[in-house]
Amino acid sequence: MTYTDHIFTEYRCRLAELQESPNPFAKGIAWVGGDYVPVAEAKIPLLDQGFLHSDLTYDVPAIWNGRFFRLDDHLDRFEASLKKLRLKSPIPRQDIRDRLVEMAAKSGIRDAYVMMIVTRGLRYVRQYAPEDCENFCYLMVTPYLWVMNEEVQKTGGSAIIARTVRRIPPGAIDPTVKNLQWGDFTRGIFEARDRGAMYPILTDGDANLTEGSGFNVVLVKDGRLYTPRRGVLEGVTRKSVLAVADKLGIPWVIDDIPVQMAYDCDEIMFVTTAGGVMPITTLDDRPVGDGEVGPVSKAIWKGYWDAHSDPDYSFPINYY
Ligand code: PDG
Repeated sequence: MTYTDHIFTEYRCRLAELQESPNPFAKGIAWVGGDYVPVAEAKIPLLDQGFLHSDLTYDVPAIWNGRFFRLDDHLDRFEASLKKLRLKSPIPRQDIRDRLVEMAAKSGIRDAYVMMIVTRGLRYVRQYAPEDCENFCYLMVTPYLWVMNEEVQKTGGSAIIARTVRRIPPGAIDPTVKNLQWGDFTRGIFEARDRGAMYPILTDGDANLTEGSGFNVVLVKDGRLYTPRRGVLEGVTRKSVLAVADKLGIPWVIDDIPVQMAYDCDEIMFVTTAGGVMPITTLDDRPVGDGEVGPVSKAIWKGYWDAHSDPDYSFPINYY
């Protein structure tokens, strides 16, 4: 029995049931060009600037045990991102919301990774006038995705502080706009692999931490949480984690966090919608704290997953 069992045992039963399902959408459903299709058959047009110039924004909420988790927080961030990029969804917010719920119900997927994407739309690469494009919207609901698999969560993952690449500066690409310009992260992932680790943390180039390839970073030191202020996506999971910390009476700080603190801290968590709270027990080949998943990480992990059934944060989907 480990600290993760009370959540994972039931999840595995639901997953086994889903994998037996004859529903053509059980492996994922997409909404593209006005039609619903199995996600493996969904296609984007080659001339979409989302593909040619990565000119898009997206967001990812999750469904857990048949309940949408913090969907409105994700829609709020999505709308803010659209505005910053001068994009406009061809369907209004309420339609996106209703459609995602409908897609979940149609698919029967009870634990889902959900994606909404708005791209600049069609324009040949040499005639690029972003203001003239009619923007596109793509939606999908797929089985839940783990950035850190369940087995690794029990004992904690390994990470590096990337040396060969830094996080792209906020003055170049605004990281608060959820984007798919993953060049810096991809380089970081390769460096992590080369150094025998699972995940990279990128710095801001001035010896402060930013974030990693698809997650925010939270350190625990002397009973307090620390997470970087600048150069990061303002994660919904991080927000949930800080709310759990409030409940548990654990103080937290959002500020510039020097890289050195990652080496001196007691516990490290990576946090994302695609995997929740992921403990890191090895950093740059050295143990974090005593090298075990720590008590604060375990308490936050439990509080985070328990929040998924809290009506203040989630609502049920009516499956057919
Ligand atoms: N920072 C970055 C760069 C992210 O991409 C994500 C989410 C987060 C932080 C955490 O944000 P939130 O707590 O709101 O989910 N990234 C996941 C994983 C992407 C992947 O492919 O690994 C996502 O976009 O789904």
